[in-house]
Amino acid sequence: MKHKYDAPSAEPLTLKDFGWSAHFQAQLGDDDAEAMPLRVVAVHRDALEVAGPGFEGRVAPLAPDDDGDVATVGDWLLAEAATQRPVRLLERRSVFKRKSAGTGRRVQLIAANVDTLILVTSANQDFNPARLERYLALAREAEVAPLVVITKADLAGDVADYVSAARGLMPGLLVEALDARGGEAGRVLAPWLARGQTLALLGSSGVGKSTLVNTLSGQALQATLGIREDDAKGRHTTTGRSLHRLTCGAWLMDTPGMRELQLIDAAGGIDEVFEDVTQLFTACRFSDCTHANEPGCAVQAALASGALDGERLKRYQKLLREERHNSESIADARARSRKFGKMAKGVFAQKLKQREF
Ligand SMILES: Nc1nc2c(ncn2[C@@H]2O[C@H](COP(=O)(O)OP(=O)(O)OP(=O)(O)O)[C@@H](O)[C@H]2O)c(=O)[nH]1
Ligand SMILES: [Mg+2]
Ligand SMILES: [Zn+2]
Repeated sequence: MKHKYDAPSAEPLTLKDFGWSAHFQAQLGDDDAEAMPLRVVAVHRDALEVAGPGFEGRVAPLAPDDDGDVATVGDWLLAEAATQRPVRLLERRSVFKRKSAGTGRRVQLIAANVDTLILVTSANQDFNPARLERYLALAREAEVAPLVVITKADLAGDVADYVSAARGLMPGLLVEALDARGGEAGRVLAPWLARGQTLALLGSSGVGKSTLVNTLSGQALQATLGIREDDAKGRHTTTGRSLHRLTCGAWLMDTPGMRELQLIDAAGGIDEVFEDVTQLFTACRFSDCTHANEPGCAVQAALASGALDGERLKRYQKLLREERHNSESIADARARSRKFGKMAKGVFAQKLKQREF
């Protein structure tokens, strides 16, 4: 049988081609000898779209595990070989999550088992240091290497300014500028697109994520649509997440443009992104320095000398405050739902008793 992901007349794909590694292999026990590993390439309301050596198609979703976790795009599942019925979700190598948009106190999984997070922004009004820093913290919290791709370089006269502004957002950050519609995108991104690698595209609507998928795959896989002229905002063309195999053998995930990225449990990631700031703290005279007006404060000294940008410091403090608030409210909600779960169990037990007597 021929599969979508097999190149014509090429060898059939192996697990490694789908992104399998020792991390997943180590989770297989003796009972799993017959099991079939499958990768989730899209999540639908009532089915998971999966692919692996020898099978691709839709399977029933897995029931949520004890933590309420469900499969997300990029996940690895073990399925019964004969029926392809998923039986177990494998522990992830990396996962991106955020607080659900709106007022809900829920966690939303964005993607799993990603090697490189491509933060896509455009050389226009979309470019926003505070937003990029959030995405970077998301990547570093998941221990995933980030890459900033600035699209629409062809439309901007001052693209070098965007590149240098982006480079300042995290020590050692890699940044590329390109025309997402053009053939050079493949050449520029080639170092990240090795066989079996998984990359996810995240960014606002209209920055060219789907355009990149199409350019890099050489096919019109994803719909794209022009942006609003007045404010450069996109029209939320892509509505679901999906993982695509490129002919070079890398996997590229397209995602819907994000309106908002509220971080949770990401304090470590934030500190890594702002390492230039947090490093200063160790040089303050007092270990409990608030960096406001104490003598011997290294932060105040760096601000005075111009070594530290006041705006970056403010963004760091704001992001940390916000992350703390989100994480606490999610933790509260979890505790409440556990308490409710216990109470419901208690009531249930009571009812059983009443019936018995
Ligand atoms: N000139 C130019 N146009 C681009 C570039 N990248 C994307 N576009 C155009 O920008 C528009 C939006 O691109 P999409 O690929 O649909 O954007 P998206 O990020 O997928 O947007 P959502 O699916 O809404 O999140 C389309 O008209 C693209 O042709 C680029 O590098 N240069
Ligand atoms: Mg899109
Ligand atoms: Zn200080």
